[in-house]
This record gives sequence, structure tokens and C-alpha cells, in this order.
Amino acid sequence: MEDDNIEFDTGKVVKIIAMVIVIALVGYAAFKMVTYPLGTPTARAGAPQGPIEKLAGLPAGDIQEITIKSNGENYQPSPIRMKVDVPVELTTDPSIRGCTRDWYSPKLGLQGTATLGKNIQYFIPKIKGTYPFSCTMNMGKGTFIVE
Ligand SMILES: [Cu+2]
Repeated sequence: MEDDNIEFDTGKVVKIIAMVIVIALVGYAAFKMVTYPLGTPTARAGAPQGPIEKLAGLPAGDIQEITIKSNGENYQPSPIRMKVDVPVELTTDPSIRGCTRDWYSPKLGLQGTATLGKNIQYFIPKIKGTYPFSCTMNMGKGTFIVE
């Protein structure tokens, strides 16, 4: 009689485990939506396509050298200006810290990472316009202006 209270109800245990799993999955999905409102970095890898022509290396002739820095919150300079149809040597400064190390601009078709060492990419901006970018969590912000 007394044992009834501590006996395992297998059906109940299975239900509780199933509930915990569902809650964990829903929580994870909600967390991902909050953390990566514009898609996970993996989903974006290779995804950004915009009005630029990516270059394999340092082009001959005129280039414009641009460095992205951070004031600890947003990207600097603000805005970052570049001339249309002139090759860009874009450096992501390794002094950028925290989550802002990873930035991307889906509209321009660019993303970058600030790591120790050189973080340089070459491209030609092809269409004038204003192209916002942000860290992967959409917190730190910056703006490219192609003019
Ligand atoms: Cu962030």
C-alpha cells in the first residue's frame, strides 16, 4: 500500500521526458531567431550576393584602401564611403572585439571576420547606393556608401 506513492508510472515519465524535449527544441528555435534574425552564419556562408565583383587578389592600378574599425559598439568610420567601379582593398581591423568581429552586408554581398592577422578582401563595387551591415546578431551597425 505505502509503496504506491513511490512506484514509477512509466507512461507519466515518458510524457515528462517528451515534454522536456519539446520545450528544449522550441527554446532553441526561439534562441536562434533572437540571436540570428537574419539567418545563421552557416546559412549565410556563400549566400550574400550583391552588386560587387569579388577579386582574387590585389588588382593592378588604382585601388581604394578601406579599413573597418569599431568604437566598441558600432563600426567606424561611419559611413564607410567608396567609389563605384574602383577596386577596394577592404581590411577588417583585428582590434574589433567580441561579437562584432563577424559582420555581413547581405545587400552589398559581403561579409568579413576580424581575426588576428590580416583580414583583407578585394572587390569592385558596381552599383551606387547605401548598404548597411551589422554583426551577426544585428547589434553593432555600420553603413557602406557607394558613390
Ligand atoms: Cu553582435
